[in-house]
Amino acid sequence: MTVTELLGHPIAIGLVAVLIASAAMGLFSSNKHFPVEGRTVLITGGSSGMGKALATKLAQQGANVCIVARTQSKLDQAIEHIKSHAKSPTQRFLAISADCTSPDENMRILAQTTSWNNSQAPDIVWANAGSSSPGLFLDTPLETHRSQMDTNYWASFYLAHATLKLWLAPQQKKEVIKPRHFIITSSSVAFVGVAGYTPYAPAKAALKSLADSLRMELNLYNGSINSSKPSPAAATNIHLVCPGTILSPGYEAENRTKHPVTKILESGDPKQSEDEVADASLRGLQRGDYVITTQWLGHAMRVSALGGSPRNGWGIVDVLFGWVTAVAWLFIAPDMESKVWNWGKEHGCA
Ligand SMILES: NC(=O)c1ccc[n+]([C@@H]2O[C@H](COP(=O)([O-])OP(=O)(O)OC[C@H]3O[C@@H](n4cnc5c(N)ncnc54)[C@H](OP(=O)(O)O)[C@@H]3O)[C@@H](O)[C@H]2O)c1
Ligand SMILES: *[C@@H]1O[C@H](CO)[C@@H](O)[C@H](O)[C@H]1NC(C)=O
Ligand SMILES: *[C@@H]1O[C@H](CO)[C@@H](O)[C@H](O)[C@H]1NC(C)=O
Ligand SMILES: *[C@@H]1O[C@H](CO)[C@@H](O)[C@H](O)[C@H]1NC(C)=O
Ligand SMILES: CC(=O)N[C@H]1CO[C@H](CO)[C@@H](O)[C@@H]1O
Repeated sequence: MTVTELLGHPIAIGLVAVLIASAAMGLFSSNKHFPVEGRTVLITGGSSGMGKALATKLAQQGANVCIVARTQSKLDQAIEHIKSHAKSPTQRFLAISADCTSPDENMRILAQTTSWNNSQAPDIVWANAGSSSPGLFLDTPLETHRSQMDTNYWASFYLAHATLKLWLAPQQKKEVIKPRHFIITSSSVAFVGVAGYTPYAPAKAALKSLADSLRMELNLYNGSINSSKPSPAAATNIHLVCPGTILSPGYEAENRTKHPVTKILESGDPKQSEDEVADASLRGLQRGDYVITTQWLGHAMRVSALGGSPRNGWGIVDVLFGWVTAVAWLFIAPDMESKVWNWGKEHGCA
């Protein structure tokens, strides 16, 4: 039995509830939570995979878009593709080559985007760059463990720091600016530990912890907005997007070094195209969700690991669905453990 099959039975009821609730929310939601038309979006990792799909969809919806990645040739190709999907000829597009693992480079990216945007900070910033080098804990060189943390945790952390420093500075001039959004791409491995992901999963889990703490801290700045005290120009939101498997160039690359036991553990997981993940992420933002998962297994993993994280929507669906997954986990966890045990029994540890 695969994880998918096991999870399928006990959570069927919860799943139906979630589908009904999502449909109901979809019926009533206009896009008041995430309007992008005429606004400026900065997205790292925008030259490939999910980031490129997102940038393209944001262009279709009328946003000005700036993408960031290291490789110039990929940036050139991507920006042409993104441009060709613009809604109107007045939209503007920019590509910046930078290594997001450097704090100074994150400050430069933001300064460059702001000056390009007529000295106004971009309203939506998406820390999406990341890459996975899966492998067993002991087989993976220490440098790789460390560089995975740089790419997947520190790159997003530095961008959050540079962006919030800019956004949350007290402003003299009080203009009405729509709420700003800082978005981080994490992963569903932030919710459940999986053998073979020790280089990558801790960085993605750390991003969830960062977002949880930051989200609460932002209440201080949001609370100051309509007070007579110094305050930033606009309310600030934070979101954590946690996709599962995306059939992207990044996935093809990680598949080449992934341990066979990790492949067995993942074999039943749903796989999504870059476009499906981008659409699901944008729908979550439009609903005003905080932690956003992109398919049913991700939804189940999210509610099984809520801890103190804010619940989405009215909260009650997350709580009920969470109870169902708590029971399902009695079966799923031993199943996953035994798959790893059996691999060792069959192949030894060499
Ligand atoms: N693929 C999956 O199955 C999966 C699942 C869950 C979560 N995610 C996460 O989703 C995000 C997107 O993944 P993806 O697979 O769609 O993308 P991808 O095809 O692997 O593309 C990664 C993008 O990030 C850029 N990038 C990587 N390292 C960078 C650095 N140090 N500085 C600046 N840019 C950098 C790459 O360009 P350059 O190489 O030119 O810099 C590229 O534009 C990542 O955060 C990933 O961890 C992926
Ligand atoms: C501040 O007050 C204005 C006008 O009453 C309101 O529209 C806006 O939502 C308030 N902003 C915040 C962050 O409370
Ligand atoms: C910040 O304030 C806005 C407006 O009141 C609110 O919609 C938003 O949820 C707040 N963000 C956070 C992270 O609390
Ligand atoms: C991943 O690797 C396996 C072999 O281990 C192969 O069968 C599969 O097609 C690969 N998938 C992708 C998307 O590259
Ligand atoms: C010149 C330019 O692109 N200005 C944009 C800068 O960003 C703000 C907020 O996103 C937009 O309203 C401006 O149109």
